[in-house]
Amino acid sequence: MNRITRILFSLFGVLAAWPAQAQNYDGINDPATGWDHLWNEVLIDITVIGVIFGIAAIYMMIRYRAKSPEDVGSAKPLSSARAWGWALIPAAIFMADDFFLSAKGWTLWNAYRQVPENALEIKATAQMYSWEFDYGNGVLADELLVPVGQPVVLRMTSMDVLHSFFLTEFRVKEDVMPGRITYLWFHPREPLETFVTCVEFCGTGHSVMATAVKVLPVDDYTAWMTEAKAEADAEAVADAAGTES
Ligand SMILES: [Cu+2]
Repeated sequence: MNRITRILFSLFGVLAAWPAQAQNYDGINDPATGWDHLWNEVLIDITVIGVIFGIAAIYMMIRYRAKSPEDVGSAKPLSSARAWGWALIPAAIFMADDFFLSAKGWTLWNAYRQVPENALEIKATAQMYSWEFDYGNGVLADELLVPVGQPVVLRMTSMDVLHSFFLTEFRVKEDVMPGRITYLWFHPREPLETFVTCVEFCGTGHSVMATAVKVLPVDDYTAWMTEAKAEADAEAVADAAGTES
């Protein structure tokens, strides 16, 4: 093994050992930080590979350039074993790195597809150009409010065209389609205000679908929910009275 091959192997060895796994927080197997690791790893790997190939290309361009129009190449032809070796060994090294990254991606994907058992379930409906969140107890909201510390699963569908729910803060994204129910989950661990945006071009108002997402301390969430529920109940009573008369 020559020096360059040894350096390459140890470099990829270090990168491969860098964890890109779902992290366990309060017993929840959350892939969010793993996605960040994997993304950084991809960036580093393609930079390393790009620099190696760039340096090799520049070196050969200068070292083997024609010095006069009459120059004739003087390199000895490679034996076919060496030619195959030069083609396949570097390709195998870089492919091995690709497979490592894919395997880590699949591991994270598996965690992402497994909804934690205690998740708070909310239905999300997309339409041109807004989101509606149905808490299943009569409470409907046009912003997504959730309590700190509990995983949230969204069961999503669309009233009209294709949309896509992208919650960058929690590294989750999923298409939303009429006639189908798709899902995603995330684990809010501290109070924050962020937003969800639609990332499937759905019409002229696509860009106004950005909607607030608020992670509230549990007490604030309970207070909001109690009030929203009381309002929803009062409305239901008023509706029923209206229908009867
Ligand atoms: Cu949309």
